[in-house]
Amino acid sequence: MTSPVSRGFHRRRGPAGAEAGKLPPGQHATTDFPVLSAGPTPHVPLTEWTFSIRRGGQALRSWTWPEIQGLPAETVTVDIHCVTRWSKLGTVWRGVPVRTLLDQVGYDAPHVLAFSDGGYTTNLPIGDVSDGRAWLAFDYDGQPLAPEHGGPARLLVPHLYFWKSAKWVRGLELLDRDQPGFWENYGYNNYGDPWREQRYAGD
Ligand SMILES: Nc1nc2c(c(=O)[nH]1)N[C@H]1C(S)=C(S)[C@@H](COP(=O)(O)O)O[C@H]1N2
Ligand SMILES: [Mo]
Repeated sequence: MTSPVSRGFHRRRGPAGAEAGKLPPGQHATTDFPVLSAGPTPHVPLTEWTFSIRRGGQALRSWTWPEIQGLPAETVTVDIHCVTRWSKLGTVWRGVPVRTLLDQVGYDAPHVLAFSDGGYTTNLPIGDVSDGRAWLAFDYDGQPLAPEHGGPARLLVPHLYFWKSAKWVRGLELLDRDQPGFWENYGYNNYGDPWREQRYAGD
C-alpha cells in the first residue's frame, strides 16, 4: 500500500519530537544552564537592594525587596534562547510582571534601558516590557535565583534573545529616544528576536 504521506515529509529538518517547533533557527537545546556574564557577579545585600523606575536619571518610584515580594507574582514556564545558540526549553520562573511596576508609575516613554549592578545595560521598546511578556524574576525552578544567574533578581524577557534579560537588574530608565545597551553597543542586534534570527546589527 502506498503511504499517503510522501517520503520527503519524513526528512528531518532540524529537531524532532518535543523540541519540534520550539527551537528558533540556528539554536540547539541544552539541558544544563550555562552561565554567561560579562563581568564578576555582584553581591548586594537585600537590605540595600531596590528596584527603581527612573526618568532623566531621577527615580520616579523605588521598591525595596519586601515591597517587591509583596506584589502579586506569577509562575511562568518559558523557553529561553541565547544568541550563542543554546536554548533551554521549559524553564520555570517566578516573578512580578514588569507591567505591574510600570502601572504603578504611569509611563509615556517609548523605550527603556534596563540597568544592573556591575554596569550592564540593555535596551528594549516599552511595548516589550509593558504588555505582560516581561518579568522581574527572583525564583528559578522553585528556588531563589542563584547569584550567577542574576540573583537576587533579573529581568526575564523570554521572547527576545537572553542578553535582553538583564541579570542583577536594579531598574529601568524611561527613554524618549532609544539608547543601545552593553551588547547592543558591541554589535548585537538592537531588538534581538530569536525567531527572526536577529543576532547582530543588520540581521
Ligand atoms: N548583568 C548582566 N546581565 C546579563 C549578562 C551579563 O553579562 N550581565 N549576560 C546576558 C547574556 S548574553 C545572557 S545569554 C544571559 C545569561 O544568563 P545566565 O548566565 O543565567 O545563563 O544573561 C544576560 N544578562
Ligand atoms: Mo547570551
